[in-house]
Amino acid sequence: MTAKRAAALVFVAATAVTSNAAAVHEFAAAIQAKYNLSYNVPCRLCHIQGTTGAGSVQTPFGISMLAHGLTQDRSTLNPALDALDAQNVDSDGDGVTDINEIKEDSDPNTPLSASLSSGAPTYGCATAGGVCRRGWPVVAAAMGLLLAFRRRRARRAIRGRERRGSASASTGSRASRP
Ligand SMILES: [Ca+2]
Repeated sequence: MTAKRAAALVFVAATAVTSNAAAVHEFAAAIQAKYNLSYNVPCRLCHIQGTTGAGSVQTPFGISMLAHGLTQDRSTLNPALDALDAQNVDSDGDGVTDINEIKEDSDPNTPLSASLSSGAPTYGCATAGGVCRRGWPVVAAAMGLLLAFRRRRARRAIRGRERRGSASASTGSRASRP
């Protein structure tokens, strides 16, 4: 892999993560607008630990949304929400439907009393607050890979110079033998 190709890979990964995060913010804002909510819908409503990215829609509510037709296509959001509402889906089994919990600023992912807008998630191991993490761990990992690749290339270049140096030295010593 050339340095140019590695840099292109990092750029593509970062672009994908950024566009995914933008899409997620659009979904969260759409939910807020649909129910005229006074709070910002956090990414952790659907994304495990509030970290967006492929395969991160794993909360009970997120899984219910996927089961009712939600995809990355924005046009599937309202039909999925309407389906949950019509079927009185209660993802955490606490007796209050998901949609009513969202309307009441209650987390539909836990039967415990937790605010969706400000409460810490009671699942997963980290809090995301009301901010999407935008998959920065992925970008950081990609940057780390690029740096590791550059270091490896630099080490190879040094080893190559050393080999060439020792080869010419041994050729020189052979040539000097009688
Ligand atoms: Ca519930």
